[in-house]
Amino acid sequence: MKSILLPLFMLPCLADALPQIELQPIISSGLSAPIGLTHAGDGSSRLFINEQAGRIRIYKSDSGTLLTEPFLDISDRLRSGGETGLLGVVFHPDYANNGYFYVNYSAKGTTCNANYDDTVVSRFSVSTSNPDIADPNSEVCILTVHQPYGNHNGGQLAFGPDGYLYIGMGDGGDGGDPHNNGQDRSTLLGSMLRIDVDTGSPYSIPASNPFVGQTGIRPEIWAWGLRNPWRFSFDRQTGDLWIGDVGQGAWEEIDFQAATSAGGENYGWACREGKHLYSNRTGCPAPDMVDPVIEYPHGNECSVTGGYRYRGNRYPDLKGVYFFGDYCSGVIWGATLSGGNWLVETAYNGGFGLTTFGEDQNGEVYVAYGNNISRITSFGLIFADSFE
Ligand SMILES: [Ca+2]
Ligand SMILES: [Ca+2]
Repeated sequence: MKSILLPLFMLPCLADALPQIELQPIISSGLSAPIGLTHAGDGSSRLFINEQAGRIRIYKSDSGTLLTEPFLDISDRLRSGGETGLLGVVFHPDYANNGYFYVNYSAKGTTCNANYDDTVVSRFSVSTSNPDIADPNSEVCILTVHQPYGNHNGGQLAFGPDGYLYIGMGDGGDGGDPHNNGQDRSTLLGSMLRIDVDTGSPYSIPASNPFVGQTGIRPEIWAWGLRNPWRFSFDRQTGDLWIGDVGQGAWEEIDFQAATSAGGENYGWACREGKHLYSNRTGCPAPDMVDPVIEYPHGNECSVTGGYRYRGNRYPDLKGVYFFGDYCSGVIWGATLSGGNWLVETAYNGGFGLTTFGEDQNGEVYVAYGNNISRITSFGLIFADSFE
């Protein structure tokens, strides 16, 4: 590994160094291109894994069983491949009572007034007869965003501690943001969106969104200047927002937004890539751009995968560590706060194709490499699944 802004490596004393981790294999067969993992927040032990081609699969942690029949299969209405597919799944905070969950997919052009390649965010419902089966005919269209190119679709969905739905949108694609979508707030591309799916039809704009009432700016925008936020998460303890934003050709970055933020941050793309000047185009440099808290250069690495701050109970020595990784090198890093800076250390030298991290209901963190799902554990402390 090349050295990349890993200050702890340079310190003579590693007393506070990141604890060693080990990956415990959880699912080693039966999945096809898993690119997301979440839970329903309903007290069950189930993990919900979205496969790129359009299926949501259920893994029952208590019995160690991957169900053969998908929870949902919408491969009929989406396109898949490259950076397209079923990109995100999230369950409503009150899923146990209302049975709602939300998906983000690349349209084939047959649903939700979408054209081919467009981003569709829609709601589905669990079936009334079987908690492990959703109703494929229950789709309610929430938001359709035109996509000029097949890449940079973002795709993550998450409910914030405020109960609003956050949607990570990439800059639309191609390379170098040719339409300047990252710095153009009249488009939803290149932004983090925040909408209220509990009021309005199909949604409403939270009154506290930062650009409400401003001419020429879409009120859904919570933060902007993003290139391709491939996985973001809320710290379940603090409510802070962590965004992995994929770089162009030189720098990968992690953006941080404190829970106390009122929104409106400009994360810089395509004026800046990481902390570095990318473009002198009109409007650059924009005032008050927010630099990432972590960046690393390309080399063996090429594409960041944002992760989670560990808040589980199984591994007390991992508490508070922010885990993230790189798709190309497969390396997992852990970031810890020290003296006001996020210090990054290599936690695991993995294989190729680190597509996503995920979190279960208890705050345990998982990672997908290729078709395999593993749990992040403290070194030498692997528990059986029946631990739950
Ligand atoms: Ca796109
Ligand atoms: Ca940036």
